[in-house]
Amino acid sequence: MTTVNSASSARVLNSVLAQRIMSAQEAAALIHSGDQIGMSGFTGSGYPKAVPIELARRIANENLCGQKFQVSVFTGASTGPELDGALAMAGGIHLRLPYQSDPETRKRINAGEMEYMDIHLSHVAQFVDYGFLGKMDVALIEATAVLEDGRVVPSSSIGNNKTWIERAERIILEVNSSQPEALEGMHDIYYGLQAPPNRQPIPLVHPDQRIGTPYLTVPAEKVAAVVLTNSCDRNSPFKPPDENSRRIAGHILEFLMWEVRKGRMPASLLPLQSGVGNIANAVLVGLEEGPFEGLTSYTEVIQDGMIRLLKSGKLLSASATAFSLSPEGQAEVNAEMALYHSRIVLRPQEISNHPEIIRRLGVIAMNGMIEADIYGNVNSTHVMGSYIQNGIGGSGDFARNGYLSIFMTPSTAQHGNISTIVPMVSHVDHTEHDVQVIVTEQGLADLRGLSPRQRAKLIIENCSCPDYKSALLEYFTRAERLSYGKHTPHLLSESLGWHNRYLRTGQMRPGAQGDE
Ligand code: 0RQ
Repeated sequence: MTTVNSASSARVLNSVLAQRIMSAQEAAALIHSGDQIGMSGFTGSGYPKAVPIELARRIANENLCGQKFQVSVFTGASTGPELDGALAMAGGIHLRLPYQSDPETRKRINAGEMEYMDIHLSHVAQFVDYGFLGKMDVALIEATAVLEDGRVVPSSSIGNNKTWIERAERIILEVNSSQPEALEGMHDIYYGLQAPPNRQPIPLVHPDQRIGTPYLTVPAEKVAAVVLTNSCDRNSPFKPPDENSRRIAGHILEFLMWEVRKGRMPASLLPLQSGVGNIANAVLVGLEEGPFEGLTSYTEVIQDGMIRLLKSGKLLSASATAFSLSPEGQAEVNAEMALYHSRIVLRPQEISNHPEIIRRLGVIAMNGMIEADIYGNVNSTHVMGSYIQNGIGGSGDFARNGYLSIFMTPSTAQHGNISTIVPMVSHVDHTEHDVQVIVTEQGLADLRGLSPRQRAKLIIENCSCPDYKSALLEYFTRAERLSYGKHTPHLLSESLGWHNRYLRTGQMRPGAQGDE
């Protein structure tokens, strides 16, 4: 719910911008059909919550009158129902990038009604800076407050806000009084990135280092509207880890202890990146109970598990571009802001996900996947090769450049009807060259130093579900005998046919019907 109240207006201290305060409806009227809009928002935090709803209403009305009003929506990553959900429902999005996880948006994309460009999160800002994605018309940014001198205190995510503000012709700010004022000082906005050939090294050598300023610089002359809001982020409830997630986490923790014993990692490990979701959270819960001390994190998203690790003292600091907390996690951070303030840094995603820094710090990347093949190629995005679930997000930024790249999933999906270990992935996001470890609840396959055939044997043996092991082994043995080349043995008609079996028998997601 959006209310204009005195608590919100007290947060706009700059006299010029205070004069641009208007309703969400008036601000939405400043957006034109065909506009490319850079919006704030990352994993359901820090996204604008009032203007997108009003824009969706306007679009629905105009389209009822026979107009075709659509905009292109660029964000940091996923947002919430008031943004993606409302605009998708109104049929108002022409092109969406770079990541989404909204059910209505997913439905429209998979029905072929909406264009979607799934790109590495670290690429977005530089693609816009280089002019690869055309002109930015509007920046629509949620903020915590506007200071007297016009600088802006960012909200619970940073994402690509710096770039949207710099590149857009006009800026609309949503100042949200539900965001804690104590967020001020937690952010670190780096303004030193130049385009090639003038790019210099980024001076960040420790995960918790600050190299910029806590505030966004916003040119007042470009600000067309300031809207006051008071609505919460999409705080999804935290689910305690299930049995599979606990077993996957157990395998990973055992592996990390082995790496320490072998002298390949310090006892405090290396900075951790963890994706979002149940398994990632289970790994963090496992770390809380495990033997490691003095941990650090260089990641995208701070979720409940990270907060608990910080609170326990095992994690010294966390660097990310966004929070993604449950209501309880949010309450904990708000209540103990003093504890977390100096130990959390929120950065633009071009820095949180920057390949140069991830490689320098030696990040341990842990991400979920849809399926892996017996050679170690990974599909993170497409069910049955054609139905997009979410997007690649930051997984490629971290997997390609991390010290170690771990991909994890239960060994089956869809109530055990589908094996997540397959002969050949139906879509490739991470190639065999970027994947060092595959983990399921069955076990872990350490692929380092192995040839494709050695990898296949290990993945089938350690990671596949017993119900599918013999079929996979049988495929591999015949492929070794009959395939055209013996380096990466495949029987193409069969490897591609593997997924068709599920499609034929109806063991698949509803949205993918009629695919064959
Ligand atoms: O279907 O929704 O109908 O139940 O896919 O799968 O099991 O809920 O898995 O929430 O852990 O997400 C890869 C999508 C896993 C996620 C992915 C079906 C399954 C279910 C969702 P239902 P689960 P999770 C940091 C890094 C890419 C982005 C990334 C992801 C639905 O981890 O989006 O890593 N990763 N970002 O049943 C058929 C299979 C299937 C399958 C799963 N093999 N065949 N259906 N499903 N595997 C974060 C950011 O970058 C912001």
